[in-house]
Amino acid sequence: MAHVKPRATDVLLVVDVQNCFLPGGSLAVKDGDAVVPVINALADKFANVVVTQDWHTPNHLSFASAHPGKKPFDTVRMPYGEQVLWPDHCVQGTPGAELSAALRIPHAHLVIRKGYNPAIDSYSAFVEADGVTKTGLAGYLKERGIDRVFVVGLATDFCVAWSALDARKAGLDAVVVEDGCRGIDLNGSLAAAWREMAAAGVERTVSAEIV
Ligand code: VGL
Ligand code: ZN
Repeated sequence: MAHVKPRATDVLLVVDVQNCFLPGGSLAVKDGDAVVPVINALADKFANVVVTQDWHTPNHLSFASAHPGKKPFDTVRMPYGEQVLWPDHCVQGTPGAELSAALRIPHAHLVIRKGYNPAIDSYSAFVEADGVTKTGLAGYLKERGIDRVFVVGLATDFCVAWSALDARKAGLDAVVVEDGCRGIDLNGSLAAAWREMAAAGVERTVSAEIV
């Protein structure tokens, strides 16, 4: 994507830049803190910014600790499909669930919390992992006349990718800003996510292209 100037009908979606995903956190994404200055600079260029917060109940079923005999990064079969089991992270109201104190986006309009249903994960900012339960974000964007979503945050291969893919399913254009994201990369998940996003028509750019 060549130089692009954000329009009034674009939104910057800042995904899960929370303490648990940053260095020292319980599910730290390698180099995760590198996204913060990129996102702060980018956010100044967008009139519309929406932030997401992974927001799990204690003993959430996506936690390995909720499945005796399982350890983090094992998988289990849930009614909605295969689920990776994670270390406990982003528990509602805890310091780990707070947004990074280094984020500077005072003009963000909306914080979408997700993953609060105790038995259903939600990587996507739009639809929970059951594929049907909606967060309301698509309706909000539609009511506000927004038709293109620029996605940044953590992690590229989970919440960023699922959000970008669901943006496409909701009929929105989607662009992932590569240097504003970092991935977890479990068994090739990062390359797979980029492949799936390309196949779904998600564009890929870097922050230097956004003016
Ligand atoms: C995420 C794993 C579990 C993410 C959230 O933000 O990408 N990954 N919960
Ligand atoms: Zn989570």
